[in-house]
Amino acid sequence: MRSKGKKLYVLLCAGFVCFYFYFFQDNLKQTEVPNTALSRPTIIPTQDRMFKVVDKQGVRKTFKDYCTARGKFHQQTPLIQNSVVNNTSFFSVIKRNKLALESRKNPLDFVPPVPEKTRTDVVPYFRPEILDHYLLLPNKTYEDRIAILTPIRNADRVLRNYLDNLINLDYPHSLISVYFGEDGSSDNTFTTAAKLSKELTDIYEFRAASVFHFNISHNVSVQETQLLSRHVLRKQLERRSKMAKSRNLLVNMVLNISNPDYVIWIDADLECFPSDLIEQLLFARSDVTAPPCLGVYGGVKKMYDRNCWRETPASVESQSKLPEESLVVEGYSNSDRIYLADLKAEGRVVPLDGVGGCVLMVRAECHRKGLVFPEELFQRHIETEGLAKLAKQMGYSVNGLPWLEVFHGKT
Ligand SMILES: Nc1nc2c(ncn2[C@@H]2O[C@H](COP(=O)(O)OP(=O)(O)O)[C@@H](O)[C@H]2O)c(=O)[nH]1
Ligand SMILES: [Mg+2]
Repeated sequence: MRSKGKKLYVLLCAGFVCFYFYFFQDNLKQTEVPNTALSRPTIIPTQDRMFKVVDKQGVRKTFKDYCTARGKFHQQTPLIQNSVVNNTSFFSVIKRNKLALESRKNPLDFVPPVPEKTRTDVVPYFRPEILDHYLLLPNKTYEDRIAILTPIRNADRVLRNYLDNLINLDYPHSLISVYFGEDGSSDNTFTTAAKLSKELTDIYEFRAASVFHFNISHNVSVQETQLLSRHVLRKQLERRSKMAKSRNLLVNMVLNISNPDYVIWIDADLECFPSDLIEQLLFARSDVTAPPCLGVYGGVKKMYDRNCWRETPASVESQSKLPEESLVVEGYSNSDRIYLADLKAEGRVVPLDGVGGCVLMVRAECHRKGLVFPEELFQRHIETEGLAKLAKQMGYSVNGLPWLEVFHGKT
């Protein structure tokens, strides 16, 4: 009896060991990236700030400094186009999650394959050589005129940080105009934005900067815009329709008074974005371009904006069963789609079907020819996701840059 129990115990242990090795071994390894031996600093997640970095001399820097240091490397390397789709069974999701969590201490030296659909929102850290490989920029002179457009509502408390990020941009300030579109605020958003606009032109030599006020009636209260409850599903049609209206008013106004080649939409409440943001976006040579927007929670990088996605056969199939007049908003239940941050194994520029507005570049010509943010349903979508659907319908290219990460502030 006793020896039977022992045998059973040994068998169970052996089973567990086999199980562990079968499911948790590092067999996600698919896309090797050559070591380009460049000197990108190591990122160390911390609890207090977004995260800190240690450069080769061991100097601690804030993430912003790190962002600023980026883009100084001007060596062109070939891209790896290698999409490997694996299944998204329960165990492969656990494995993927585990790998991403562990990458905080051991940044990955390989690129996990693209999953069949996105099942986990944890985003891995990568070794500097890999980031360099996918983010190097050509050494060239830029001439494109850029208009940065930012809708703001009760954004007073985040505007100073936003200004700091704008000042950090490497792109020639003389080619950048900045326009804010404010409505529905109950704080000093308008006055602060006006003051900062003046700073941008007078001190930091931006081409132009100003703020417009629009009269838009709001059903979602200003208090609610600052709470997580703004994301409640039943409020999304109203909330995002008003956002679309604000964006459309702003871009119409700007195209009348200035003549940009590209407009770049940036939300004011981003914590930080890299200093080579504009050069990276231009690299895509696409009509509509977006990077993934992430957040860092206790050192763990997670997807924040779930609006940059690609349809899959399963997501198309499930939507085809919905009534025409239903609104599809991403991020509220399993949609069977693949999010941009999960498309890294495909390379530097990847096709998308939906985009978010945290950072979004649109060729100005597309807006001039009628590309808008749908204020009502367009193919069951609205606002930025609706814009992507409309852009594709109009024959424009819609792409994402999975390696270019921007970070949302704490909500
Ligand atoms: N003009 C305008 N801006 C808005 C409105 N709601 C939000 N914003 C701004 O739009 C950007 C994104 O809004 P936010 O609520 O942070 O969106 P979320 O991050 O997707 O929850 C921020 O710069 C906000 O200040 C609005 O109703 N009108
Ligand atoms: Mg936000």
